[in-house]
Amino acid sequence: MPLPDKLPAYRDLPVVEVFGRSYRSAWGVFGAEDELGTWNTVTPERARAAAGLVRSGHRFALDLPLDEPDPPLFHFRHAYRHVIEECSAGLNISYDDHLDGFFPQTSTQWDGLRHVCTPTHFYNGRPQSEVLAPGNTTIGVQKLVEHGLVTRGVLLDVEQHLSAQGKTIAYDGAPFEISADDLVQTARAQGVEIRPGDVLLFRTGFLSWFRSAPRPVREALAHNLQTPGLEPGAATAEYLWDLHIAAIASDTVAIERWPVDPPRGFLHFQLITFFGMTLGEMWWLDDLARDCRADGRWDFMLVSVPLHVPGGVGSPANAIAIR
Ligand code: UVW
Repeated sequence: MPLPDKLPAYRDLPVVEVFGRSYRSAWGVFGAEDELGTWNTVTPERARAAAGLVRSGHRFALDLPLDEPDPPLFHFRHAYRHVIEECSAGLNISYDDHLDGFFPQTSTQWDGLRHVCTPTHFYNGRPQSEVLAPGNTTIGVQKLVEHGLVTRGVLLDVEQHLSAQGKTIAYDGAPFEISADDLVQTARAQGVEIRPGDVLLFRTGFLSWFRSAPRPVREALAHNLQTPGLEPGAATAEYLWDLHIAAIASDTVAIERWPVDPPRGFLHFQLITFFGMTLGEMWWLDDLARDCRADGRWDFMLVSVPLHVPGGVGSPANAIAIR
């Protein structure tokens, strides 16, 4: 399905209700059979243009080591056990390994389009009964792999911008909310433009705080998860949709503030289920931010290769920024 010439504005998307809250639906915008959502905005031209952003050749791995965060931050996602086994035969002395109890969404990850649904439907109106049927792979992460996640990335260092204004992001305690206006102002201060087809990354400093916090602090947070993230609601949704970005990613746990504040809605519904936008969570952005700060250039080529799991719900990001 070729990208429509002009994507509708947020205000022109139909309103839908879930659990008494209103959301805007982009179902059908990329075609009735679409399984890629906003990744459709990455055209061959945009992928090629992203390669033109490479100048210094500096590369930045955006994934944490796979055994972090330590401890894992949701009680239903566990740390794997790394097992190394000898598989020698005759002259062949060799070892293999496997990850026992591996949860693809425990560490730096993409929430794919199977991650969140309404009580009845996933993205683009796919009934739960269809998507969850044994052997069904609709809207799985394999679709992202087949599409090829190569595009322009833009980093907004929200923590740097707010701290320059004397504001401090709280990493535990009451969840700190980042508004659409914070993103707009950060982009303006950095002098960077966000374009259709980009992956928008925003840095809060949460992961660097978490990684250097003493173990009892990390354990307490894992038991009572309260983390910074985007403000829920229509203003955030409108801003993100109208950018026509391919995806959003950050160094927070859930992109949006956690825990969710139910009366104000669940941004995951809006972004994943109704826009078809994958969410990158727990991305390691500090090294990249340092390099961007050094030369004042905040865009780069971004490449991510999720695990090729048919029907996968989420995946390690396996992401790299090349500058
Ligand atoms: C949940 O929605 C529970 O997790 P995530 O932060 O991965 O989206």
